[in-house]
Order: sequence, then structure tokens, then C-alpha cells
Amino acid sequence: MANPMKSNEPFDLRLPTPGCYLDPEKAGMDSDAVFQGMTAHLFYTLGKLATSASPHDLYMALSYAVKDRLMTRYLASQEVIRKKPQKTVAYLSAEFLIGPQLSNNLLNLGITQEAEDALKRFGIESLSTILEVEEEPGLGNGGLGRLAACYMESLASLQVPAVGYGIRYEFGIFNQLIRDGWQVEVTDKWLKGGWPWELPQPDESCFVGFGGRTESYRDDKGNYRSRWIPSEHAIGVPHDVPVLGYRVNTCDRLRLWRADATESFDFYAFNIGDYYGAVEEKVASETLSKVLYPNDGTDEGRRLRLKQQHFFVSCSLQDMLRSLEKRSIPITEFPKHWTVQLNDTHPAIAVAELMRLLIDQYQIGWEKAWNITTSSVAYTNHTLLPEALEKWDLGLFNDLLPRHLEIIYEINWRFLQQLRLRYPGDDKILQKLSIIDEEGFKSVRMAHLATIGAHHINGVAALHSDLIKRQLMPEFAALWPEKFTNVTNGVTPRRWVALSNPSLSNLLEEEVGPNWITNMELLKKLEEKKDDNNFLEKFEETKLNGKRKLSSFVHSKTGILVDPSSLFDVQVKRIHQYKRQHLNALQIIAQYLRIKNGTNKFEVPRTIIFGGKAAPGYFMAKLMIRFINGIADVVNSDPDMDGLLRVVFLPDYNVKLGEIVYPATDLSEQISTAGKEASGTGNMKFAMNGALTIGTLDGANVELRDLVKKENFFLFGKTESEIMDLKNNNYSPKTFINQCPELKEVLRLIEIGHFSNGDKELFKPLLNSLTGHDPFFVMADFEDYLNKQDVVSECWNNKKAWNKMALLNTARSGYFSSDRSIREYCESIWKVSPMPVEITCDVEELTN
Ligand code: 26V
Repeated sequence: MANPMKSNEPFDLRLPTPGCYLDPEKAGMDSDAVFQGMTAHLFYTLGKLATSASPHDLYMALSYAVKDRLMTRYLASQEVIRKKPQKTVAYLSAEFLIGPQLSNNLLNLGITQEAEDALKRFGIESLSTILEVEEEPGLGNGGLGRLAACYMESLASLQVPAVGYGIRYEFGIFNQLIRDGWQVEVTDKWLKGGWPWELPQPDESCFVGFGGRTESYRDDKGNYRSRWIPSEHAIGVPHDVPVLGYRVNTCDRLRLWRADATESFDFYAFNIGDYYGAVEEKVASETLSKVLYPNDGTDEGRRLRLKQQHFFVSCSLQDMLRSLEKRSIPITEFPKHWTVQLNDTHPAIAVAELMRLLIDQYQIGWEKAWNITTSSVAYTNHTLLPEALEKWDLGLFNDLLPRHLEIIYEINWRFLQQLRLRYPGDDKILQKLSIIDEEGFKSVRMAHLATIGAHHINGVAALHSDLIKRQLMPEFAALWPEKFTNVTNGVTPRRWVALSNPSLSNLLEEEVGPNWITNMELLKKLEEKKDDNNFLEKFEETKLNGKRKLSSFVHSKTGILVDPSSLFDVQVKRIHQYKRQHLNALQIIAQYLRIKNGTNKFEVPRTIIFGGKAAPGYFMAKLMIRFINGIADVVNSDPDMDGLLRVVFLPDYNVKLGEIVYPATDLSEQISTAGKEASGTGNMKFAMNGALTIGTLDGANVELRDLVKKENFFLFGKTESEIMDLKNNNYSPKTFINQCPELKEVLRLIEIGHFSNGDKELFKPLLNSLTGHDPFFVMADFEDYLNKQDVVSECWNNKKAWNKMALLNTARSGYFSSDRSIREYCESIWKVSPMPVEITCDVEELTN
């Protein structure tokens, strides 16, 4: 990364209102000050007496006390950028799965122990009882949203000025219950107890239009221009969440927009007596940020989804432009001050919206506006699945965003002209690359809009970026090779090791010192210990601690007793056919059969744990959950399985549960069909925490295996090109079934209803899919997978060898720190540098 700028003027806490910022109760970092802060918040903010405070009250009081301490750094960070403007990252994402905030903020501030001590004075013995009370905001579906959260944390930790822009959904991803083996969705009311981490900023609200029509007019200079007259409006009210870096003063901001009704319109309706009309409009505009849509590819709520996207993108761009105005910076200097990253195509409308704002609002000419747009926007692609690539029906688009469609037509026309020059007479390529898909129902291809409007397009793992260039967009890649690049995903070691795995963290600190948390490459030093029995035992003990914790969690949630000394074999992620939880399930049946028949070679007790949500409209994924639970019922109630096999489906997998699962895992299941998983990030969290991976050559598994070395990774399955070959040569799952008697027997058992109380119909759709088309090549990979599971069992029987492999996984997975990913984005795509924030009156001084 470029040299940090050293010479920022420090932020003097004593400046504006002496006494206010200096209040030790609000800024002091020792346990007394935290205690005082909590007491004051209990009394004044929450209206509670310390003597009758519930755990939730204490959680709120502690959180407010912590937020006070964040504010110092948050305001200091804003002051620094105001005084000395510097390029800021705008990370646009429809999802931010930030997880619980209290523990993370305590860690990053460095006052976890102080908080624990303060709580003791309220009679609370362990901080964890208070942390458990926190509701997590589930503002994301899975990997993409969690990645955005890891990236925000790394940006702040690397002292890079950044704003994450998104939506403050009132209901996040649904909560999952399991009833009779089926998934049941329950609305996620994460705000019900009050959420202390946000700061509503109504004075910075923005107007957003929808619908209506455009009209052309002549401006003062006689030029024809277009004007948009929307028929509807909404107001975006920013709710800011401070994002503090690890042990630094940089505190970035997550700015989430909540949709509000436009009062002026209400009042107009009130005045003419249309009370219900006014209320309806109010309800409609507030519905905009009501709920996060699960990604299920259904047509459900499509209109509202597009509205949500335009809503948050428009507010965010207006906010960025306004920040320039406030500092009297010419709008044409936008790219010097903002670098706008599109997290997938959900915010891709930004290309058209920025053009619209520049041209219609700021009267900037097309060429200049295009130059500004393409110099500031970059796009990350997160999937190759055709059904997941966003397209909007042209009619719907025109209806909601008529001016944007005009602009898109113009962008497209100019782009196609460029193509015509390069490929004269080649209409095919024009059709293929056009932003408008003319086949069938006409639609707007958001990935094309993003690719044409961005200066860089990146995939999220080496293989994935390569497939973007070779398969998804070969013509675009040929046209603009310099635009296409890779940034392999990463995860923050603060949450995924330091917070979630204190036992391992302590050992790492003893061994390599405390700096591994910000420099994961230091963990390489652990390699020296790979043959040190004493150390390996200590390492194993940290794992056992995690497994004990997960065991009691499993028992409390499901009633199932699991043995912490058994091999914990885990697959947690969204439920999807391409992720192939059913492959794992079939393998369990094979193991079950072997035990029943007395043909199991290895007496390895295994606990196989699943977790993950299925999109509510995704029938097959929901059936997969039912299937796993059907198997679990049979296995767990059969005395022959005692001490050998347990199957658990953990309901409601989320960030909080992930923190319990990753440290407790021996074997990480990363078994997607090669070429389908863009990266995966769970694979990284598991490896850092010393789990071994059984996996295919897919997504970031490829890089993981290269890094930890092939002898420390259980590889199986067809490669991406072998899968392509099968596909192109009339793949027949039957061929593979016929070659594998064990697989045949497994399928027969399902067919006769062994896992569905004799019901032969229940799992038929699943069986038919596997034995019919088998779109994700489960049958093709089954035998290799089963054999590799034997190798796993054999390895487990040599505990020392296993521990050595596990240690090497931790030691060599530093590359997957999101700090590394963010550094790459900063250097090669965003061209931004760190901006340290200094505070002259160190808060330490206050209490000493
Ligand atoms: C969306 C949809 C919508 C239609 C139905 C099927 C379907 C399947 C997947 C998706 C998700 C697309 C975007 C996404 O979440 N990608 C994930 O991004 C992670 C962070 O880069 C990455 O680790 C995962 O491999 C990738 O699936």
C-alpha cells in the first residue's frame, strides 16, 4: 500500500465544548469509567435502576457506554477527512451481514477485560451472559453480505477512509425454525428490543424518485435536454453504524438508508381530504426498506427489489456528491474523492444514476459525465450461475426508471458503435454484449451495464476470475483485458479467530506474539512447531475447548447429545443444490449402511453437523433440509449408531452461530460442483481455526490447497473442465450409479422410504433429480468423495498426524485475512491510501 500520510492534523478532543468530550464517563477506558458510563446510561438513557437491571438492560447500557467511546473516534475520523480531503471508498452493497457488535467493538477498542470487570460490579460474572442477549442484524443472505462486513472491518483496521452504503431493512433474513424436519421461516424482528449501535441522521436525508415520465426541453443555451418527472417519491433517512478498526482511531461508517414517506406529498393529500390515499402512499414508501429478499430466483417482489436497489444507490450517490459540495470541491473532481465499488450487480444502477445526477442535476456534458463515472466505478462479480445474474424486464424497468432507461440506451448505443468499428458486420457479438437482451422478454442485463461502466471488474477467487474471462464474458475480456482482474476474498481474523476462538488466540499470542491479529502471515512461524508433541497437544486442547462449547450448544438447541471427542464434520452455508449438502447426506447413509452391515473399516466416531437456510421459494433446497433431518432421525435413534455416528441439523445458522461452529470443527466440507462456488469464505474461516478441508477444486479451495499444501487437504471430485466434458458428452448419472454398488444401495434405501417413515413419495423429487439429470454431478463425484472420507477416517486414527495437518492449516491460511484482500483492492483498483487518525488528548489521560 502507498505510504501512509503522516501529517494529518490531530483531532483535539478538548476543542469544541470543553467538558463534553472530556467526560471520563464517556471516554475513559478503564473499568471504573466503563462502570460509570453504564450506570449513567442505565439511569438516564434507559430509565432503569441498577438494582433491577435485566441482562438486556445491562447489554444496552454497556453498548451505549461503548458507543460513547466510538463516537470520539468516529468524529475524529470525519474531522480529519474534512480538513484534508482524501479519496474515500464507497462500498455499495445491498447486504451487510455485520453480526453482533458489542464483542467486536470491545475487542477493537481493547477494553474487553474492563467491560468484564465493570459487569462484575453489577453482579454479572461473565461477559458472555451479556453478549448472548444481543440480537444480530441479519441484513444479508450469506457470503456476499458477510464479505461486505469483513471488508468494512478491514478497511477501518487499515485506516482507510470508507463508507459502506446499504439498506436498513426492518426485517433481515428470516429466522429458521425446524418443525417436523422442515424449515419454517419466521420474520426477523431484530429491532424489537432497540438496537443501540445506530445513529439516525434525519438532517442528511435524501429524496428519491420513481416512475412517472421524461420530457425534453431546451436549456438556456438552446440545447435539448431531458427531464424526469417522477410520479412517486421516497425519503432515505441515513442510519449510521460506526465501524471501528482494530486498535486504531479510524472509525469508518456504515450508512444504511431507511425509507420514509415524503411528508409534503402526504400533506397535499391530507389537504384535499384524501386521508387514506395519503396513508397508502406513506405505507408504500416505507415498505421499500421493510424486508431483505432471500435470493431464490423467484419473481416474488421483483418490482420492489429494483426499487430497493435504486433507492439505496440514489441516496448514496447524492450523499457523495453532496459531500463535495459541502467542502466546495468541484463535482468534476468526484473520482479524486470517491471510489465506488459495486458489490455484485445489486447496485449496478449506479452507473446510470451517477450519469443522470451529473447530467440532469449538475448540467455536466455526456462525455465528461461518462469519464467521471467510468473513472470512479468498479464492479465485483460474485457468481457465474446464470439464474443468479440479474436481468430486469424492460417494461418494469421503464415503468420505474424511465430516465435511467434513456441513459442506458445512450450508453448502449455508444458502446455498440465502438463494437461495430471493431467487429464490422458481426451482429452476433453486438447482440451478445448489448446491455439490452432482445431475446424473448426484453430485459436489461445488469452485469453488462456494470462491466461497461466500470474501470475494473473482478472475480472473488483465482479460478472464478479466470472463468469470468474464459466463460462468462470472453468478448468483454478480449475488448478490455486491462479491466479484468482478481481479488481473492478474505475474512477478518478479528471476528473469525480472535473473538470466536479465545482459546486458540491465546495460544497463538503465546507463540508468535500479539501482532498476528493484524499480520496473519506471522502465523507461518507456527510451522516450526509441527513436530513438537507438546505444542500439538496444546493446539488440540484449544480445539477440544471449542468442541465442548458447541456440544453443549447442540444439546441445548436440539436435545442431541454429541461426544466432543468424536470427529466434528461440518457443513454450514446456504442450502443449495450446487453446494451439494445432499452429497454429504448420501455419504452419511453409506456410512450408516456400513455400520449396520458390519463393513465399516474404521471405528471413527463422527458427528456430522449441518447448518444453513434455504431460500423460502427454493423447493429442492427445502427438501434437502427435510432429507438431512430424516437421516438424522433414523441414525440418532438407532442404538447401533451409538458412539459411532451422530447427525445434527443446527437451526438458524447465522454469524453468532458461526462463531461457535468454526473453532469446533475438525473437518470442513467444501464440496460444491467444481466451477460453481465463486469463492466461498467459510472454507477460510475453518482453515484458520485449524480444520482440515475435504473439498473439490472449486472457488478459493484451489488457493487454499496450494497454500496449505496438497498433503494437508482432502481433495476429491471432478475438476471444472472434467465437469464441462461430462456436460458436453451427454452426462448420464446412471453410468456412475451402476458402477458403484454402495451408491445403488444408498439410493434404494431412500426409495423404499427408510428415511421418511416408509413414505416413498417424500424424497422422490430429490431422487429423480439425482438419477435423472443430476444437474450438479452428485453421482459423478460420489464414489471419489466416499473414498476420500475413508482417508479422512484413517488420518483421524493417527491423532498426531491429524494435529500436525491442522496446525499447518492455521499456520498457512494467513493469506485469507481480509486485510490482504483490502490491500489489493486499495492498490490495484481503488488507488487509495491509509489516513491515520490522531487524537491529541489521549483518552487514557482522562482517567489517569
Ligand atoms: C443468488 C441466487 C439468486 C437466484 C437463485 C440462485 C442464486 C444462487 C446464488 C446467488 C448468490 C449470488 C451472489 C453471492 O452471494 N455470491 C457469493 O459471494 C460470496 C462472496 O464473494 C462467495 O464467497 C460465494 O462463493 C458466492 O456464492
